[in-house]
Amino acid sequence: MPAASGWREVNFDGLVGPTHNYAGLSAGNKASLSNAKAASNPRAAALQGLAKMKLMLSLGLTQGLLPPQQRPDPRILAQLGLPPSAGIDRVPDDLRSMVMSASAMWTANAATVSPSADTADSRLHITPANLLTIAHRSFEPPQTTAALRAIFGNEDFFAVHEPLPGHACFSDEGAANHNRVVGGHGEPGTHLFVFGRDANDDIGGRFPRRQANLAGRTIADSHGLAPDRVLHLRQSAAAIDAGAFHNDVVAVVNETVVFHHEDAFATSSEVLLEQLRRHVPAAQLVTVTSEQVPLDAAIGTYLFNSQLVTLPDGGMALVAPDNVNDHESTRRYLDQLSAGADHPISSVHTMNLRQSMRNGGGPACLRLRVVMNEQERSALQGNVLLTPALLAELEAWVERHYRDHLTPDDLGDPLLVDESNRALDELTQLLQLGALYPFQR
Ligand code: SUG
Repeated sequence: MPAASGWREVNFDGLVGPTHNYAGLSAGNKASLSNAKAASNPRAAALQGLAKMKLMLSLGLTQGLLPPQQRPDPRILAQLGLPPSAGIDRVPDDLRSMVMSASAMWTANAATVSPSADTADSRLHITPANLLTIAHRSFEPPQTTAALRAIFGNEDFFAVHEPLPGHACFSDEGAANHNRVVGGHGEPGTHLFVFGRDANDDIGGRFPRRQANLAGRTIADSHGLAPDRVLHLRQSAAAIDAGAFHNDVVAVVNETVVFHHEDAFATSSEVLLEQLRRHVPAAQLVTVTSEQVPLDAAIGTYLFNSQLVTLPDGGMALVAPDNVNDHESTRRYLDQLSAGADHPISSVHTMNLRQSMRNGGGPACLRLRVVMNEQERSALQGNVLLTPALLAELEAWVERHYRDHLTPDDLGDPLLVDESNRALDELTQLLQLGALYPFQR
């Protein structure tokens, strides 16, 4: 086989679903709790997500997308003893907000991905996250697995595993707690699995520790990663208890650069850097101290939930939520960041993602990073790599089908279910994904 070439990171963004709403379902996620029961605007949310994807295209990057999920999922209703004939208006309020959630949009939680450059069988490995800590998110894995198998179905190149078993000791939130440090995307990388809880730890301090150490260890082994290229780091309890329910709220990695808050990890910066440099000599930390940006401001604005991407000219861009402008310390930090010469971050872009942010989902939550070579990109199935033409079709599709106002009461409207299914049916044709959804089978 010729040597693989054309390595690139492809971000697969979750397309926001038609039932996007604010139900306050996520303990430990301050934005989710503080916006509970507010009215949402699914149309604006989906268009804001598409605008971010458009920015990525304009930066010369390759952008993919993952479809929203059918809500409610009839198999979940059946598990809850609710036959489809009962109708969404008959589902009790508390269950209804769970089964109608559009939370699959945060694809950083869809799966953990290991590029083929790092795996024993030279295939790209994907493990869908079981998301079992928070009830509404635990409904996502079956449809996530189906979507990933529809897109990454070519087993010569890709292995889509089963989610880990449904026990708390394997609780797994996917790529939001996983990073890869590497000289360049296509070189062998060092994997950072971050966990909140070890086997004998309690599930909660002040807030739930969603990621179990055993999850990362099991995934690293099943993907065939070289043991000396894997680090398992504990999240700092201070960060979780301040509201960093996933590590990607306080740290983001791109190639050699780890951009993080000093309170992100329980491991000290010196030890972390020493471990990373064993295999990636150019690894560098861009550490933000509490004095520069207090942890609360970092979590409140989602400074570190930015996307850090390598541009075609080799520089790096930080794509941040425009909430960073709401706080003096983050605004000041970013003003001086692009001026600094001691790291490759050469530009900062801010995006209005406030619809998603009110649920605690920033730019980095909305995307799943998949490093692929050219052959792998051509082996993808479906029309899921964004072009300007597809983007325009998707914008028109959102305008046609999405409501611009959704309250908790509206979630019980049977018409919303019909409208959503009609929209998804049309989407599978646009994305050429076949009969993906339960209602299509
Ligand atoms: O799991 N919010 C999501 C946000 C996920 C953000 N992802 C990353 N950090 N990678 C969660 O807490 C809120 C839903 C509601 O309250 O309606 C929610 O599910």
